[in-house]
Amino acid sequence: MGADLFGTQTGPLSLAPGAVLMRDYAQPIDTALLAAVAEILQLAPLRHMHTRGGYRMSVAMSNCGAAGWITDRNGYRYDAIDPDTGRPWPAMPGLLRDLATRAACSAGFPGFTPDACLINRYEPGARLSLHQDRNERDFGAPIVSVSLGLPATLLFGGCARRTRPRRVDLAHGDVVVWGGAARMAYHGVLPLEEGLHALLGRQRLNLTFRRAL
Ligand code: MD3
Ligand code: FE
Repeated sequence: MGADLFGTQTGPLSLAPGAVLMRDYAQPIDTALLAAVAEILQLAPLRHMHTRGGYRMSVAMSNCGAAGWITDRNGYRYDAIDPDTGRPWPAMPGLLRDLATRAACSAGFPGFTPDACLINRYEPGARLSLHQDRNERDFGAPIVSVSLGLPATLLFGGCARRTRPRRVDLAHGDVVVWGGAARMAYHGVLPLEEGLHALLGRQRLNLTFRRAL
C-alpha cells in the first residue's frame, strides 16, 4: 500500500511473492491475545523439545488447536495429543483463529481455517536455525505468524538453502502471512537480544497458525 506523510510504510507490505507483512496488525487486541495465550499455557505448559538428533531446542514451545507440532527422538510431526500431559492440546480460542483468518484474507488467502497454532517462546539468546516448514499436509494453505513482546530478526531466504537470506525485523503486533511461492522458503530467527517489553518483559512470543491435517 502507501506511505504516510512521514514516509512510514502503511498497510500491507509485500516482502516477496506470497509473503505479506502487516505491521501492528495484532496490536489493537494484544492484551486479549496474551490473556488467551496465558490460559492455554496453564493447560499445556511451555517446554523445550528435543530434535531427532537429541538437541534441546532453545525456543520453548506449546500448541493449541486440533493438532500440535512436536519433535522428539522420532522426528518432527503433528499430533492431537500433548505428549507432556497425555491430553488433547487446548482448543484454539476464537480470538486467535479469527485473527489468523482475517490476516490471511487481507493478504489474498480467503477461507484460511487453521487447525494448529504453535506457540514459540524466546528468551534472550534463544534462536531458531534455518529451516523449511514441511510437516503440513497441504502446502497450498498459508502460514500466519504473529509476533508479540521483544523484537527479533527473522532470516528469510529462498526455496533452496543456498539462497542468501534477507533480514526482516519483527516487532510486537506484527503479522506476516507466508503463502504461495514464499510458503516453502527457508527461514530462521537470530538469537534474541536482551530487552524488556512493557507487556511481556524479557521474552518474545511467536504464534504460527497452520493448516496441518
Ligand atoms: C517463512 N517460527 O515456528 S515466524 C516456526 O519467529 C518458525 O518463531 C519463527 O519458523 C518464529 O516454524 C518464524 C515466521 C515464519 C513462519 C513460517 C514461515 C516465516 C516463514 C513459513 C515459510 C516461510
Ligand atoms: Fe518455521
